[in-house]
Amino acid sequence: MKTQVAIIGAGPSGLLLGQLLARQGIDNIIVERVTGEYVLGRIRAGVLEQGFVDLVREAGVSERMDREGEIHEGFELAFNNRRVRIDMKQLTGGDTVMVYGQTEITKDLMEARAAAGLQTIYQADNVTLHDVKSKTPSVTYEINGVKHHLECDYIAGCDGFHGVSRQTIPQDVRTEYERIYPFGWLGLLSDTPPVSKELIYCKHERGFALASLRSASRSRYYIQVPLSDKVEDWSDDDFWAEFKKRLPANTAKNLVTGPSIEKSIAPLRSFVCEPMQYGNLFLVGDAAHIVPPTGAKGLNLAASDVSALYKILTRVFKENDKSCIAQYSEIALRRVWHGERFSWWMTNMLHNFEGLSINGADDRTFEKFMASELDYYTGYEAGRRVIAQQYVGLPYEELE
Ligand code: RFL
Ligand code: PHB
Repeated sequence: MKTQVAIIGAGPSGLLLGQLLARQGIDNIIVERVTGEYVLGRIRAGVLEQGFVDLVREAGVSERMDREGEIHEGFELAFNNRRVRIDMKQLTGGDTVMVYGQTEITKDLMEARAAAGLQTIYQADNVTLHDVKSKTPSVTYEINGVKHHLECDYIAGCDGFHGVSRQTIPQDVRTEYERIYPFGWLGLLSDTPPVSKELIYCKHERGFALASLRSASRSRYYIQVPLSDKVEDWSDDDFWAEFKKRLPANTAKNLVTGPSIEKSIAPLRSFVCEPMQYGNLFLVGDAAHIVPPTGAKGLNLAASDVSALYKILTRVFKENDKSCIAQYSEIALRRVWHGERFSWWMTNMLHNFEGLSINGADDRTFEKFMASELDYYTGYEAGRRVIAQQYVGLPYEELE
């Protein structure tokens, strides 16, 4: 088999890239390790930046998102029983975000891909990348024990943090930057009306909590938990009781509880692999970088990578200009580091680090620094503007 671009992974990065390339007449095949149902079972992001929304529109897959997605003009930060609203729209001169689940985007992209007759190979075992530095890279994989060979011009590694693409880049060529946080997020999804129309990020002495949502009838809530906790340790009732304690009192009284549809624990990590390109292999999204979810940046950084690579590959195939390939890593990484810094900063400011030493400061001193940081950034309009500008997302860079 032969294609122009082999895409590894049918998560949002791979599917969005595939759709955009196909709209430009660039042939691509996606190779995915698990089933489509399994991909759709992962409950993850919910907040989309304008740049992401625009890219989904450009891919021609925005019909349901534009109908069902909710535009959010602000969100809240709660601490010491105070609530401060970050009025994104006013502070940025008109920018907003959209609340529409990653699962829904993924589903829309999968359906559009099937309708366009584009090929996705699911349940591919032992996916291996070959000769990525040569002009004739290829991918091999097994289906039911039978080996297949896919020849291509370029490979997009969209296979997430645990994928094979990053590992294909020799260790002496890549530099990895990592910080692992000493806690995780326990998330619960339920068909209950959200406790607030807008997201509330809560700093509390018992630990961080986030009230998010998917729609007017579906809530997504999170609490900070010790890394040693297992999801089996938390009954729904335990979750609701703890979550309620961490909400501001006037919000907690409106909380509607119900059975969970999904419950899982995610570890928190900052991670970047440099460079993001090696020969004719490009890393995209979680394959190259991870952020803690506190800034809602993971999927959005994946989208800016997709945008940069899409523009580059379009120029390569349509204008036969290969010189722009070398720009990918630099363009993508500049925006990635902004998102990494913002997510790290929000995580530090809003979580409870009691009993944990961090950045060389003992936990009490660190807590004081962060409390002051939060007080300053919420107490002054200049501070709120800094938060708003990065939450809605920095602009995408154009190619030279
Ligand atoms: P994905 O989604 O991990 O998809 C990678 C795909 O590659 C497949 N794969 C392989 N395929 C072939 N061969 C192999 N060897 C393979 N190994 C893996 C996998 O099966 C999978 O289908 O990466 P992608 O596409 O780059 O997308 C990234 C996003 O999923 C991620 O950044 C976000 O979910 C992060 N995130 C959030 N991002 C936001 O922008 N806003 C949010 O509000 C937000 N909330 C979150 C989040 C992530 C969370 N968790 C659980 C980590 C909330 C949570 C709780
Ligand atoms: C979510 O709704 O899943 C969500 C929202 C905002 C975040 C993280 C997760 O910062």
